[in-house]
Amino acid sequence: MNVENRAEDFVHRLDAAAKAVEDKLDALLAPGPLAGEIERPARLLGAIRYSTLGGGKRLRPFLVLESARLFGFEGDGPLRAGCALEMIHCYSLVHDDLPAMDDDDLRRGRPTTHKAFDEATAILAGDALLTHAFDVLADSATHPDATIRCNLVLALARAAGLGGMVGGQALDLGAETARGALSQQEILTLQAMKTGALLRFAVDAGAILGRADEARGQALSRYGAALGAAFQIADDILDAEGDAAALGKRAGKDAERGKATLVGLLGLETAKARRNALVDEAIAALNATGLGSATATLAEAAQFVARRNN
Ligand code: GRG
Repeated sequence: MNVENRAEDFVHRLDAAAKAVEDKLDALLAPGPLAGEIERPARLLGAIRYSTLGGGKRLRPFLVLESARLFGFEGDGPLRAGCALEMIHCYSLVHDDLPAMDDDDLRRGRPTTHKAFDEATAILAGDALLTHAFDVLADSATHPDATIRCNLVLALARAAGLGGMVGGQALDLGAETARGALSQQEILTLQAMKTGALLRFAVDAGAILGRADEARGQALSRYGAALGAAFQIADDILDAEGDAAALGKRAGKDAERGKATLVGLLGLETAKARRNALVDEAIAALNATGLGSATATLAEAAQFVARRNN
């Protein structure tokens, strides 16, 4: 396949995954209560569905599907794991947009959840999505082997919680009010936690589901970490350069709020060079899996992350 065909094939696969994720999320967030639940309140469910359905690139679930596929594991299990991860991602966006955090009015080209509903409902929608993600992973429909399900739950808890995304968000908020600027290492740590941890979990989940051997699992994890770092720099570059219409959210916020970013610290050109080097690093990690051309879609995903415009 030439470069153009590869990019086209990637977009086709991402679209197909996004459609499957949309349908599965729709089913997982249906009004009917599950065994053990009492009822699903209509307004809360409305806010959850508003913040979860009908938008987003679905990159994280796509990475779960593609990495599980590397190990011959396809179907409902990876789709459910991808949806669980997307629920965590959507909850983080809803909470991040709240007045107490980034205070944003626009997300995915629409009013943020607290604007479309109200703050308390947005907080609860995020809480319910966070909890429901673990329900989805723990359900035997995700994998028949309870040890695999337990490993998924543990890995997601570590990626999303205190020492992962939530911790990264806390460091980010702290940096806004800190007296001195953050060092490059501090920014890298913050970004690896806030954004990188969920992206890395995406490929770790595929390896867990597909029972990858340790060396391949570790190589894939290195790919996920490099991809996550490239993703965050690309996000910072988009914020500095991007246009709000394409982004579906306001641009230029980082500089305004004094956010700790590599673009702010190193300048745009150095940040772009670093982003490109991270894409190379991600692809080198894929090559280290020894899985050859089977990893071509994941290599394309790394390129996509760097060249995206939203
Ligand atoms: C509130 C606990 C808590 C955490 C928030 C993820 C996050 C942490 C905040 C979001 C702020 C932000 C814009 C971070 C940069 C990276 C990022 C997560 C961008 C949005 O992800 P995309 O581009 O979004 O994958 P879509 O809409 O395509 O799903």
